[in-house]
Amino acid sequence: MSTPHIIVGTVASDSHMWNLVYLDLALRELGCTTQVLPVCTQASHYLDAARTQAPDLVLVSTVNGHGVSDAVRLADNLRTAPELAAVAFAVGGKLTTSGHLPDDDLARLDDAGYTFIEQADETSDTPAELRRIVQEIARKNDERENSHVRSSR
Ligand code: B12
Repeated sequence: MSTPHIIVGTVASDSHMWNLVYLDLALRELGCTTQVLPVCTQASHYLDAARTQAPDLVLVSTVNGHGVSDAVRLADNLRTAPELAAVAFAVGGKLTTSGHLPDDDLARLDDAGYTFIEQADETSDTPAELRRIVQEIARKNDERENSHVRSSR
């Protein structure tokens, strides 16, 4: 199975750092390669990284409670970039201040282009959620590679 390369960052308003450290370690334990962007991540940080690294996944983590609006704005800025047009996006963390993610916020994130949306709460199993995301990305990569092999025969 191929090992995904993942760009990990947060949103412009968020200065929390340990969530990014945690995700970096957990994803590397799952066999991924990672690039962690600075806190208060700007869209330009993601674009600069994507231009040089061809990621399989952009993972946005935010815990300050303003994640929904910030992540939607971020995706709006990134989705038009050719380097990221075919790349999957994930968002997770403490996305709201209420502790849960209302359906309309879930729909906004889905519409913005996030394939994986994980609201953290006391019942969350972050390692299991990350494993599921990584397996899904690796499966898609393998499918794409196999179809290239078939079509080049
Ligand atoms: C340390 C801390 C700070 C430090 C940050 C220092 C630093 N450089 O990192 C300081 C003091 C600067 C800070 C500031 C603020 N903070 Co603060 N902070 C915390 C605190 C105590 C711990 C965060 C932490 O490090 N956790 C350890 C990491 C490993 O865990 P985590 O962040 O929860 O991430 C886990 C999950 O969320 C999940 N996860 C995260 N992302 C993703 C993504 C995916 C895809 C998946 C699957 C999972 C996942 O994985 C991790 C492991 O399970 C939390 C309270 C708490 N106990 O969580 C508040 C907390 C996050 N802060 C909060 C707030 C409100 C603020 C401030 C707005 C306060 C203020 N009024 O100024 C500012 C915001 C600053 C900003 N611009 O972002 C709130 C957020 C409210 C919310 N979301 O409902 C919290 C929850 C406190 C609270 N209960 O109110 N904070």
